[in-house]
Amino acid sequence: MVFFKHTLSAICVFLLALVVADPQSITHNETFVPDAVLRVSTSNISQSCYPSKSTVLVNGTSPGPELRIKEGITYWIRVYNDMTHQNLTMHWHGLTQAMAPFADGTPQASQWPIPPLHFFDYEMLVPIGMAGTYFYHSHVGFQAVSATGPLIVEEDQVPCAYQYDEDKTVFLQDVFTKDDSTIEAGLVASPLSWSGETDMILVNGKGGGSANGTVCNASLSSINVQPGKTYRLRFIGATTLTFASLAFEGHDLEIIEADGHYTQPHNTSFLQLGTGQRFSALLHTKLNPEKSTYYLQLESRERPTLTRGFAVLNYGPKPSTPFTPPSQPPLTLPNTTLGFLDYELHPFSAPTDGAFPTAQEVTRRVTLTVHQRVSGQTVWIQNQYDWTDAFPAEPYLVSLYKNDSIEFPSMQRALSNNGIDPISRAFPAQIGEVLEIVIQNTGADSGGLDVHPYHAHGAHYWDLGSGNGSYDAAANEARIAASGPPVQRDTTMLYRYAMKTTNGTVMGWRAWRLRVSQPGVWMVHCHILQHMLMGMQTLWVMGNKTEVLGKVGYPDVAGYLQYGGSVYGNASRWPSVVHFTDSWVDEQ
Ligand SMILES: *[C@@H]1O[C@H](CO)[C@@H](O)[C@H](O)[C@H]1NC(C)=O
Ligand SMILES: *[C@@H]1O[C@H](CO)[C@@H](O)[C@H](O)[C@H]1NC(C)=O
Ligand SMILES: *[C@@H]1O[C@H](CO)[C@@H](O)[C@H](O)[C@H]1NC(C)=O
Ligand SMILES: *[C@@H]1O[C@H](CO)[C@@H](O)[C@H](O)[C@H]1NC(C)=O
Ligand SMILES: *[C@@H]1O[C@H](CO)[C@@H](O)[C@H](O)[C@H]1NC(C)=O
Ligand SMILES: *[C@@H]1O[C@H](CO)[C@@H](O)[C@H](O)[C@H]1NC(C)=O
Ligand SMILES: *[C@@H]1O[C@H](CO)[C@@H](O)[C@H](O)[C@H]1NC(C)=O
Ligand SMILES: *[C@@H]1O[C@H](CO)[C@@H](O)[C@H](O)[C@H]1NC(C)=O
Ligand SMILES: *[C@@H]1O[C@H](CO)[C@@H](O)[C@H](O)[C@H]1NC(C)=O
Ligand SMILES: *[C@@H]1O[C@H](CO)[C@@H](O)[C@H](O)[C@H]1NC(C)=O
Ligand SMILES: *[C@@H]1O[C@H](CO)[C@@H](O)[C@H](O)[C@H]1NC(C)=O
Ligand SMILES: *[C@@H]1O[C@H](CO)[C@@H](O)[C@H](O)[C@H]1NC(C)=O
Ligand SMILES: [Cu+2]
Repeated sequence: MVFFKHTLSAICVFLLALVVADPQSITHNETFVPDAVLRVSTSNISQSCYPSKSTVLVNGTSPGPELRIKEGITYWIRVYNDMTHQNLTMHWHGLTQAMAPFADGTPQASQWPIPPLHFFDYEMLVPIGMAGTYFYHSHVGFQAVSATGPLIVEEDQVPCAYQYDEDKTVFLQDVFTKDDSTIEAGLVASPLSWSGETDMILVNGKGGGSANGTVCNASLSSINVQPGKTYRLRFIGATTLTFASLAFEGHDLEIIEADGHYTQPHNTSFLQLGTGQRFSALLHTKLNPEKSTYYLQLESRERPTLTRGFAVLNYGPKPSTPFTPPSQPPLTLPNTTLGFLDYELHPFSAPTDGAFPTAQEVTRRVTLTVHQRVSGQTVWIQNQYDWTDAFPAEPYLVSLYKNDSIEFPSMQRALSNNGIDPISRAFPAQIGEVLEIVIQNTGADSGGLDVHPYHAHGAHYWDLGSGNGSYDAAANEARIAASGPPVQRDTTMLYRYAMKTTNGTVMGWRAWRLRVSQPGVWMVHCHILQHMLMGMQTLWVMGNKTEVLGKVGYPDVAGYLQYGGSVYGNASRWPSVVHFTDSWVDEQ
């Protein structure tokens, strides 16, 4: 669904802000009209070649409807949990959400989940300059495998950096034969019972091809184009596991955006898209196509079996019968994955002075040493700690407000423990610090290595690149100086540089740099859902107690502090919520 508000609303927000200095709870009764509504339910459906099973859907489909919003304007999106036996949240993947602390959709960090048969009004305001390609997904259990959909942020006043005739979304998802509850139970079982490999890669909800050599002859999505035009294709990596390599027959791509930031144009014959990543690329269609259909071929990388899917770039009329996969794959996609686009993508506009912090400005480096531990239950740990759905007992931000089960993270304790406070299990950071976060791959207990798309909530990071071994700050700075400024991202890959090494051997890093400016409680985690459920998540508390909790006084947030509290509406009660962006706009 597309919905637009007039620029006037932005002005209204500003005027209102002058009046409402101290936001109070506002009841969203029948006079309140949300900007969009999403209804989440379960249904037995069949995807691709696979038998029907219980699946979490948004507005009855997977992916759910596309949302289009504009930067610089406050939106309220009402999310109904129509399920009778499952909790729900909605996360707005890539949006920073710094101005609406309870609206990030993380059940372990920012909010209690929406109870069955309740709804929650999510507030969002995308800062000017962050128009781009995003998506939404549940952050509960394995629901995001299907409970997800595109979220496109458009420019309000400034023109788009690039010109094109039309934009189209290419939304990638995985299908598994097992249902969500079986997968979840298996991942926390001792010993581990794996989810199985991806049975098919879907494009816009459809897909066929082959999985581990078994043919799946299901109908394909069609991307309909006309000759001699320029299309902006918005690729969204909403897979749960698949690190996809993909290319079109006979057409190159010109990358123009990565994770919500315009880049200088970069031509490529193929793309790699990890879980959680997004790219926009211009596709220039042929003036005189030799045939009416060309395949888009997608393959999983860095997994023990190969899953191959297809979609169709269609110049012709809408076919009378659906397109099906080719009998032979038309393309040979590159097998290597290492360092894709690192040091090659640059911001569309050179960063303004001071925006990209220099190496000299870095005040602290935190290394996240990731490791797979097998001792009964198989878990992924970072600096010796895992973070599974079983921890913490209540959302972290709620605990900080209530000052009950979790102590505010201590910087002093963290500084002597590799950046993590062992008591509160958080990574604290101070406003004004310039952090380097280095994610360091190591051999598992078994010696195995894996690939991880690391995703950050709360802010986008300057992506400093990746390499084998361990991070060498001076060498990397020289490389950046020679190649030009990096882009800001919210999800980038930690690679593996061998299939196997020995237990604990340090092999492969990724580095980010950030000037800490927005107080809040933010997750940083691997975006592979299986790995998340196996503990591969961290929590960061940016800012001190006053900065994190002081924005709104305690009485106003009381409704957020209990499961099913007054901020959650249901059939007999309207929700009472704080309008956070009013005070946020006021402060700017
Ligand atoms: C989702 O469905 C509801 C009704 O069930 C509808 O009101 C709403 O507009 C739909 N949302 C979108 C984004 O299309
Ligand atoms: C509905 O909410 C508005 C705004 O909070 C308020 O002004 C109005 O009185 C409420 N209406 C009812 C019927 O409660
Ligand atoms: C969905 O399928 C399960 C078995 O897989 C079955 O128990 C259940 O009744 C089905 N639900 C509906 C609404 O058909
Ligand atoms: C929903 O969340 C609440 C609060 O965390 C928890 O007590 C409850 O067990 C959850 N329900 C389900 C079905 O997971
Ligand atoms: C893939 O296929 C091979 C050969 O048929 C089989 O041995 C293997 O178990 C399959 N792997 C998976 C994960 O299904
Ligand atoms: C990318 O390819 C297009 C043709 O498809 C060409 O016009 C353009 O100049 C190329 N851009 C760069 C940066 O090489
Ligand atoms: C591609 O790389 C994988 C390791 O990630 C390896 O197992 C496989 O044999 C390679 N395939 C080819 C065709 O080189
Ligand atoms: C897939 O099925 C269609 C009919 O639905 C058939 O025409 C086509 O030959 C099949 N393709 C393969 C690779 O089996
Ligand atoms: C929070 O709790 C600790 C002890 O658990 C207490 O020392 C401290 O004063 C409390 N802070 C506030 C603001 O209530
Ligand atoms: C791997 O190394 C860690 C740290 O030295 C050690 O605690 C663990 O027992 C080792 N695992 C195995 C399987 O040897
Ligand atoms: C990474 O470094 C290790 C140790 O030096 C080496 O064994 C491995 O081959 C390297 N991998 C790549 C892809 O260069
Ligand atoms: C938090 O930092 C601000 C500004 O840096 C300072 O004014 C305030 O006293 C600090 N609060 C606490 C609890 O340390
Ligand atoms: Cu991972």
